[in-house]
Amino acid sequence: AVMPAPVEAHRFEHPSTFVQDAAPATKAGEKVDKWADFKFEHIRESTVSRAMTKRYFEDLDKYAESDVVIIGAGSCGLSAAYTLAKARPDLKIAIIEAGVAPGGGAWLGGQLFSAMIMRKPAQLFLEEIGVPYEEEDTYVVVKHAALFTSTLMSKVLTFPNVKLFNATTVEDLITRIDPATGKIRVAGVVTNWTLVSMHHDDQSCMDPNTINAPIIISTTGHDGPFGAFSVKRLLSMNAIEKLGGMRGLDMKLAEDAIVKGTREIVPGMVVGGMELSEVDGANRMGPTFGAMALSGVKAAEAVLEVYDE
Ligand code: AHZ
Repeated sequence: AVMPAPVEAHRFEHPSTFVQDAAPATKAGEKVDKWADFKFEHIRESTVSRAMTKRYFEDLDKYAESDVVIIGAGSCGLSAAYTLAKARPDLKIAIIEAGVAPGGGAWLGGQLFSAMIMRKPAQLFLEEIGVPYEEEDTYVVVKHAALFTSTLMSKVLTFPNVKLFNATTVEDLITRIDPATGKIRVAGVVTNWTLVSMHHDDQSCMDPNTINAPIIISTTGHDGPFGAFSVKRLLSMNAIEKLGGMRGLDMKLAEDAIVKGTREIVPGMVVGGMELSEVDGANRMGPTFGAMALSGVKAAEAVLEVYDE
């Protein structure tokens, strides 16, 4: 696939690149209005509509059978997507994000502060994606959490084998009974536009859409209005026995536990990030993000094991 060429900043300094006709001749010393003849190319409104809808519906068609679905585009889901998409450009990876804006809880470092803290050795992931950091003793600092999230997101979205369906909620899981074990395996996701999902109470029968995939990575975050979706659903259908419930904050315990615990919790579903704390009864870590990045890497590795076999 052809990667788009980066836009060179200096191109914007020369309006002649944009303006069709040369700027009018002027007397010496007179200021030239370089934008006087500026004009965009012609377009018809229907062309814009078709350019968007054609691609979206082609993507819905293409990703109806995905190789991997990632639920949630927070720091963990995006780290998983990056690792997978880079390792296996042949896999079709669909990311389903309920929010209009992907990124989850990683636009700020903590409270409303900008700096993002990652404990070592998570700086290796920052190096991998090219995010600069300030080095401290046992940890590193990215000057703004949004720099991490936007850089990671731009890399993920540039991979030709990734499609982000944002403003789209996973409302349910597709499951199958494994004939060998009699147990449930996850075989895909049931989706709806988030704005539709929010109105099941006052509009009837707005049936969803589906995506089949042999393996899912769920990273929907800790419990809340949207969070911990997949594991709560697995509990309600008796595919797991209980939820441990996220425990109080302990940075030291929490980060190791989340990374180490990242795994396939039922066949066909890997759980990572803070969603996992609800399964395992792990602590929260609060404003340190190394575990989210490395849990994403480990979740991707669990999927790679399946595909590299
Ligand atoms: O919108 C959610 C968010 O962007 C999305 N999501 C949740 N349920 C979904 C569903 N369908 C589609 N049913 C859904 N998308 O999942 C994303 C989760 O991102 P996050 O940043 O909340 O989770 P994370 O595990 O990647 O990172 C958590 C970081 C921490 S730690 C912590 C603490 O210790 O208090 N708090 C946060 C936010």
